[in-house]
Amino acid sequence: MSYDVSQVRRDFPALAVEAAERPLAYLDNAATTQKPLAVLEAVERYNRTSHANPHRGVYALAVAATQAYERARERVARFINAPSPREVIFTRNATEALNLVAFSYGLNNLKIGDEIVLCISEHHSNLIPWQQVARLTGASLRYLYLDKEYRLPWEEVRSKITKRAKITAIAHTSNVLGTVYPVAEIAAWAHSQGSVVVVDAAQSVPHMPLDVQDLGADFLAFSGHKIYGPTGIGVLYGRRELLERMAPYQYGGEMIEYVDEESATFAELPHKFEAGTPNVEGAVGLAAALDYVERLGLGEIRRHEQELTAYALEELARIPWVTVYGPQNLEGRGPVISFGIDGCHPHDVATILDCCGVAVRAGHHCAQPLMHFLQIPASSRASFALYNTPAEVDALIRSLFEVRKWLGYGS
Ligand code: C6P
Repeated sequence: MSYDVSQVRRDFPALAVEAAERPLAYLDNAATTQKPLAVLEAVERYNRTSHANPHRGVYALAVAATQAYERARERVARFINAPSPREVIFTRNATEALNLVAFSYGLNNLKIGDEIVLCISEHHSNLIPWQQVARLTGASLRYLYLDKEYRLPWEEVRSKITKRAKITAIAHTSNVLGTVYPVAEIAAWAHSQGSVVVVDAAQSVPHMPLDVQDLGADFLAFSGHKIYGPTGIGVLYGRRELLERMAPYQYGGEMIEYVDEESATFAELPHKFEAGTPNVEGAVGLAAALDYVERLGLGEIRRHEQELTAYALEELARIPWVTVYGPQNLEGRGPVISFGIDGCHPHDVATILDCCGVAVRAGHHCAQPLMHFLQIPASSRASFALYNTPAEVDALIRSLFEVRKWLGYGS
C-alpha cells in the first residue's frame, strides 16, 4: 500500500490545531515533532497501570515499572542495532548525552597536543561541551569547513583528522543546512587515525534507518522528542568497551554497587550512568514512538519526506528573492531547508508566516559558528516530518509572497 499521508495525519491530534483561522502548517519539526496517539496512549497506559520507581521495589507494581523501562531500552537497542541494550543509556535529551561523552570520556582521555575535530555546522550541543573539555584539558579544537554547495570536501576530512585527533564529533545531519554527512566513511578514516567517533544523530534518526554498527559510531546521541516521542528522554549509545572504562557522569541513587562513609563502587552498565529516578514514562513513550515509525517504515517515511523536500526546493528556486542555505538537490540532504529572503529579517519572516498559519523557526538555530561561516546573522527554516503535505509546502510558498508584501516589496 502506498504512503497515505491523510491517514497518517489522523494519528496526530495536535495537527488539528488551527492558526490564523486555518489549519496550522507545522513546519518546525527539526525543533520538535508532534506525538501520535500511540505515544500519548502508551504513556497514559503506563501511568494508569504500571507506575512505580523502577529497580528499587520488590512488589509487583515496581516490577512492572522496571520491566516497562528495560523493555524500552531493548526497543531502542533494536532500533539502532546496538549489539546490547547495556550500551543504551537513557538521558534527558541529545544534549545531555553529548555532555556525558564530553565530560566522562573526553575530560579523562585528552591532554595537551590532542585534537578534537568538529564540523563547522555543529549544533551548540555538540560544540560547547567540547570547547569546555578542550579548555580543561589543553586539547585543541579543529574544524572541518564546507564547500560552496554546503558539503564536506573529503580533503578536509583527510587533512584535518590526523593522528593528533583523539575525538571526532560530528552531526549526521545539520539542523540548519540539512546536509547529511558521510559518517560511515568519516568514521572509518577517523578510526584509521586512532580517533574515537561521536555521532550527533538528533536530526537523522527520525528520517532514515540508522545502524550504529554500520556507521562505525563509538558513541551516538539523539532525543526522543524529535522522533515523535516525549520530551525529557534521550539516548546515548556507547560501545561497551569504552563505556566500561568511563567514570560515571553523575552520582547518586541506583548507580552504585557498594557505598561506605568514604567511598563507593559503581553499578554495571547501563545503570552506572543513570543516577537518580529515571524518566520511565519518557522511555515508554519513546519505545512507542519507535514502534510507530517502524510500522510506517523508515524507507516509506524517507521517500515521502524527500518528495516534499524536492518540491519545496523546486518552488523556492523559482523565487528570485529567496536564497536557500543548503544543498540544492536531494542527494545527501535531509528534510530541513534554511533560507533567507532579500530585505527581510528572518524573525520578521517567521512572525508574518505565523500570521499566515505557517510555523517555521528563525534565528541562529543554536549553530552560531555556522552562521559566522556563512556570514549571515540568522536564517528562517522549514523542516518536514512524516505527516507534512505538499499543500503545506504550497502554504509556505504562498505566504512568503505575503511576507514580501507586508514588508513593502512589490512581489
Ligand atoms: N536542535 C533545532 O531547532 P536537544 O535540545 O538536546 O533535544 O537537541 C539538541 C540538538 C543536538 N544536535 C542537533 C543536530 C540538533 O538539531 C539539536 C536540537 C533543535 O534545531 C533545537 S535547538
